[in-house]
Amino acid sequence: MGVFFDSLLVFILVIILSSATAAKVRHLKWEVEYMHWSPDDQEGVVIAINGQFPGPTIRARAGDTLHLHLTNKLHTEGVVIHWHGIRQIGTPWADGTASISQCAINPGEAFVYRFKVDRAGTYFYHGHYGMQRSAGLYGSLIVDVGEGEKEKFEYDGELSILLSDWWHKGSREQEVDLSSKPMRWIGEPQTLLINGRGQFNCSLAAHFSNSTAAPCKLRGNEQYAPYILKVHPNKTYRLRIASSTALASLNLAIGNHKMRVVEADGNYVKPFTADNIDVYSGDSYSVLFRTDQSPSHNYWLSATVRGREPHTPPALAILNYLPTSPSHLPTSPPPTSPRWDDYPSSKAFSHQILSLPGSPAPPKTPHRRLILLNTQTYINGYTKWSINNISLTLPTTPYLGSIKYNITNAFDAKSPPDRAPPGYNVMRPAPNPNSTYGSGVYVLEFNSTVDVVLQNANALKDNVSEIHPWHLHGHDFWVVGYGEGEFKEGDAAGFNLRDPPYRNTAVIFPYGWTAVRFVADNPGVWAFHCHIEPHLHLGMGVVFAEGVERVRGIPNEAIACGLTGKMLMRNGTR
Ligand SMILES: [Cu+2]
Repeated sequence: MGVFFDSLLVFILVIILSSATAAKVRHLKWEVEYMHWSPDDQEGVVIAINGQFPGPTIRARAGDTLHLHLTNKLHTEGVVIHWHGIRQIGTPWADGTASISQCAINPGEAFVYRFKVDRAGTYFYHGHYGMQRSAGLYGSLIVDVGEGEKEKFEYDGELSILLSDWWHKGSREQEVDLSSKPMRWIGEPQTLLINGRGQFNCSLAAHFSNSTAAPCKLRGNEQYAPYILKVHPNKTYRLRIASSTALASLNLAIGNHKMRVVEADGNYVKPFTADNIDVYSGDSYSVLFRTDQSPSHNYWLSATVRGREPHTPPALAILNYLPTSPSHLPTSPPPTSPRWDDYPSSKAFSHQILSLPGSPAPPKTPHRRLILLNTQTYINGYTKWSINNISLTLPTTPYLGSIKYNITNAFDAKSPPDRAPPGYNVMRPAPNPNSTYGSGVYVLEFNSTVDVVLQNANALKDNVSEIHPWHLHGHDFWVVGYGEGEFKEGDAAGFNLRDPPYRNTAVIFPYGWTAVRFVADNPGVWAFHCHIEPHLHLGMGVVFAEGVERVRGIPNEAIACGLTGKMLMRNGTR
């Protein structure tokens, strides 16, 4: 009797607690499939989810668990999906990185991603296998604050945009071009997309520009008709922005409206006002803006290319003041953006991003400092990107499985070097630009504090150094410093340990360095890489492993390939 009542009590208590937090398991069923679509005014092929491009927006509350059953209907290639910005605490096998956290899901097979979205914020998801991001495999992932909790800023309404870039050449042909000898560079995208929509052969704002593009004749129901952001006058809106571009760095502005930046990569930042903001691939932001302009007009939202000489026209969306008709095109020209090579303004923007007081602060000293030299190199005549002279090649067995189960020969046993040999001149092309392939991992001591200095350098050509936005899986890091030229140990004395932004993506500027600090406290194997898809494809990344012995519950399906697949067969578990 007593036992019965005790368990009844526990049962009731569990019910009360779970309804108080109201965390839900959200079940989603996805089919990933190629589909004919016109992201701009030319038809191409996109990777769609449940017949949608971009994929469906996931909306959840902090603390919810997503249970996502994904079937690969691509027929001729594998697929994985990465949940960008979700740290996968306790579920490293759900991170969606082929060869790192799991085996690519074979054609016709299914996989269940089950993970907790533990923190409110603006995120997105995208393919992390081959060049599937370039093929359009992405969508928004928005996590609201938990029930009864409040954001640290107020707004009346919310809007959301996902930025991307689009090529008329298919992603698989692009992959072949990049892997050819000599490499055939993919070139600049034909079109920039806002929520999957852009215009290539016509211009929405033709009458404002001196370009030869014809004005678009749109009915509004075309797949490439501009995205309409509907607003009411005299309200404050939260605009969520994320960039899943394969290549382009972007600058975003809303004509006649100022923006107040309040969130970056799922973390609060010290609010500041900007006329335009830079958005690198892998970044996400929330900005607030006030609809304080004349309500009888509409306004442009534009995204332009940053950091590469643009051959791609701006992407335009329409800020539609209700009850004005959305077909009533803005009467003012699209907002002006800084010149593509105006790096001082890009740096000023990045330096302005600081954490909101009360945010987690970094440990004062690191246990280890890696200095990762980013170089463009050759291997047997193939063009590659290398880190400390090693171009990352992913193994056939996912690291998470091979490390957890101590399988030897699954990848290079030797770890890559913590720093490049001294004496490298980052301002000049390398005298010997040859490097080697490698699949070794950096093994980080569990719970240790790690600094990574990302050192940019001159590329293969004279006077060329590019922007690289680096993204870390499984963690956020503090962006503790930026500098010009070569990083010197003494530069660490100038790191910002007071209010550095806490993020998952940080940019390195041409010929500069960026320093990040994080705590290796999430058992798993994590990619850290340039978020420019062709750069990653050419080897621009590293792999961190930490506390893998603590990882529990890797589903067999995550590692049923390569040497771990053989292990499972031997054990009779598959
Ligand atoms: Cu890059």
